[in-house]
Amino acid sequence: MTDPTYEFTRAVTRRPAASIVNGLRAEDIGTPDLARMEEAHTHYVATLKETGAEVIELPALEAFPDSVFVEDTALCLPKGAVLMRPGAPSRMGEVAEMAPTLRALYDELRQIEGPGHVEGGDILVTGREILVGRSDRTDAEGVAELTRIVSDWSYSLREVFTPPGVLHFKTDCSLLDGDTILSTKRLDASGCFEGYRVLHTAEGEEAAANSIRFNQFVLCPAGFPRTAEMLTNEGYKVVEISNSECAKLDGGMSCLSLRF
Ligand code: CIR
Repeated sequence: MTDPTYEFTRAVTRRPAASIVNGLRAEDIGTPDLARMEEAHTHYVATLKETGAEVIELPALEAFPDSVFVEDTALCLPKGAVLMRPGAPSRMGEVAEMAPTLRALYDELRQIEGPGHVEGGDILVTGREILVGRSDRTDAEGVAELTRIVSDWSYSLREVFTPPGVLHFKTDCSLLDGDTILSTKRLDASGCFEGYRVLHTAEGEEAAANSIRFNQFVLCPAGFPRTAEMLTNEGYKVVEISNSECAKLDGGMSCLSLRF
């Protein structure tokens, strides 16, 4: 039996563009360096490939500075994929750029038509349900439209809370297996993971919460040693990937790929 929440045969990524220096950010903590971002991206892609998965590497898109963060453009489920409708106006056009790739791979491809918005970073698919956090990028109409689409495929969707000041729901959590979640304490305190096994990021290492389980590996942003050690002690095979440049744009491990 495979577990579709973390056993994947494919991923889609997109090379960072030179325009990444103009990427969106909540706070200016420095300009991202393209060469360093490319180096980390290469390590990320190589790690996904090391698991035996096929990685579809799309070319950089200069017109869309945030387009390296492909996760926000779609939700990929075993029964179908849904193209998102980003809440950030500068990111809307990224969806049409992703559509042909998913159309070639999925028989069932649906789309959030609007007027609402949803970004993939606000969606966590667990073994039981789809959790969606409302945020500045994902609104009630978007969640309602996504609910209608995934219920056609018999998935249940539950709306949850995103802590204030946090970009996306998954900025603060990730899935380790169908039933186990890595979360910041502040997000878990909201009660949204009741009934799940929850592991907390170490105090002061909240940025480690945006990790990904991809087949045998957990890809974690580098620089959070206590969280990495905790995960290793729990039996996970941790691969630390530099996230210094993506972090300047509020990005982490999950945003860099679509996984299915
Ligand atoms: C943005 O603000 O949209 C980008 N700078 C970062 C997107 C990160 N995406 C994600 O966490 N899923």
